[in-house]
Amino acid sequence: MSLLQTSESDTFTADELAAFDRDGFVVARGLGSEAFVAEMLSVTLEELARNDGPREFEAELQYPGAPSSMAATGGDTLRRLKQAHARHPVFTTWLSQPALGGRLRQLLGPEVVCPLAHHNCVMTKQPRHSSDTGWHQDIRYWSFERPELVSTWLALGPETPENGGLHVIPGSHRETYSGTRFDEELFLREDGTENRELLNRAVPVTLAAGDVLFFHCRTFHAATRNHSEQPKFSIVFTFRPADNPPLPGTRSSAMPEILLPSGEPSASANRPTA
Ligand SMILES: O=C(O)CCC(=O)C(=O)O
Repeated sequence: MSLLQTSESDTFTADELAAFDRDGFVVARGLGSEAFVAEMLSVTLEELARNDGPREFEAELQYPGAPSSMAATGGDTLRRLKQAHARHPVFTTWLSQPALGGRLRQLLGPEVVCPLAHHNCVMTKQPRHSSDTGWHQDIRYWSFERPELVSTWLALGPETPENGGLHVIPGSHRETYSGTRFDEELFLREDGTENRELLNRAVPVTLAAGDVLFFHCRTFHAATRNHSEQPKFSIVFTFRPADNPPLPGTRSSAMPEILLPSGEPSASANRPTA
């Protein structure tokens, strides 16, 4: 079965583009078909069971709510399956979806590159021992010529405030922030009054399986721990325009990158069949 989807429209509407420009995020509903999401979930569960490859555990990050150590109860609670792209071809298929590439080209220009150094993961929030991620911009630890990247967050199941779904701050990608607004890990400070107005603007992002959140690398986002009894899984990649390369010698340039299919019919497909 080919999982590559074709859709009547592989692009955002003018209203959706305006929303992304204004808010720094937009949700495309149902981009992943039911069959495709089921395949990705099945691969994800196999990868979890395989218990191998690069992974990140809640106890390693020590965000609020995380187990205190790998030896503590729930210490083996997973947060991310890293290097998703290298784990299974289904992730290449996802990156090849016209519905994804078409939209990314609208946001980033004709040549879209996927750096494998960042995101490139299955993000999970497990019940009971997951943690709260504070307000942050993804670009804070990334090094590119310009802060111009867009990430895609594909939900493999429902995402709500109850199960640790994301919250975002509309318009936050357009503003500049003084250093006093951040703690030492570059999360927004939530004490004091300096960030109050900003934080009051936060909205939840509610997703169904197959929905994709597109968000700018400067858009503030946060999530709580998973208060439900079901694990939550999302597939997350980031993308840049071809003319916004990673800075040499940084973590951002330490992994290969993928040039997304152009979206143009190939030369052979155009050739007359005689
Ligand atoms: O699911 C979460 O806790 C948010 C994760 C996140 O925003 C990130 O890793 O950049």
